[in-house]
Amino acid sequence: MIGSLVATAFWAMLPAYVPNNAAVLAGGGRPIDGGREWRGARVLGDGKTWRGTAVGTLVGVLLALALNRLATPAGAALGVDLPTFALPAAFALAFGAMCGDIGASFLKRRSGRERGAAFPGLDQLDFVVGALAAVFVVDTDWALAVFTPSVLAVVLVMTPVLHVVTNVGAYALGLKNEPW
Ligand code: CTP
Ligand code: K
Ligand code: MG
Repeated sequence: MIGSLVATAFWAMLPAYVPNNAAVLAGGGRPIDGGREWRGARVLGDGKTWRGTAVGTLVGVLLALALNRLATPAGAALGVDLPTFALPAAFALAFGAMCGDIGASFLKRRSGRERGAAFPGLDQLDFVVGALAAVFVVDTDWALAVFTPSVLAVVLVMTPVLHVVTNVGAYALGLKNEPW
């Protein structure tokens, strides 16, 4: 029971988990805010770039399309009915995750935090809130069917754990400047 909830939650959120990590690898180039400031601080900061956002979104969508081909065999192996992703849902999960992260940077700059500063809680859940909000708007029926209250509960508990583990790992590998 809990195993199938975790499998479903992880599978359904993968197109939202991967974009942020892809952006870390792809980031650089022009910042989205173009260097502009608002009320004495950068609007978003140099950590939110056009390239990172575009590549992150693309990687999330491509991953969802790859998962669609694996859903049947992987589901059979696990004994779980794993969901597939229509293109709008895939895009909403990936781009919504990137937008949640961008929104968090906006809030960090407003609260005087420099680029790279930690904001515990927000850092671990910003992209989840963005991805879920977007997919519930874009593909409501699919989202209601996949993200039942118990799957949502697993997502909210599991995501911060995965976030901490992947970011500490990326920091240890020298891919990320901070371990959060
Ligand atoms: N990145 C990017 N574009 C995004 C998100 C991330 O280019 N939309 C890249 C940037 O190189 C960024 C790195 O991924 O520095 C790590 O992402 P994150 O930790 O979200 O950014 P920070 O640099 O920590 O900046 P902030 O304080 O605004 O979160
Ligand atoms: K972040
Ligand atoms: Mg950071």
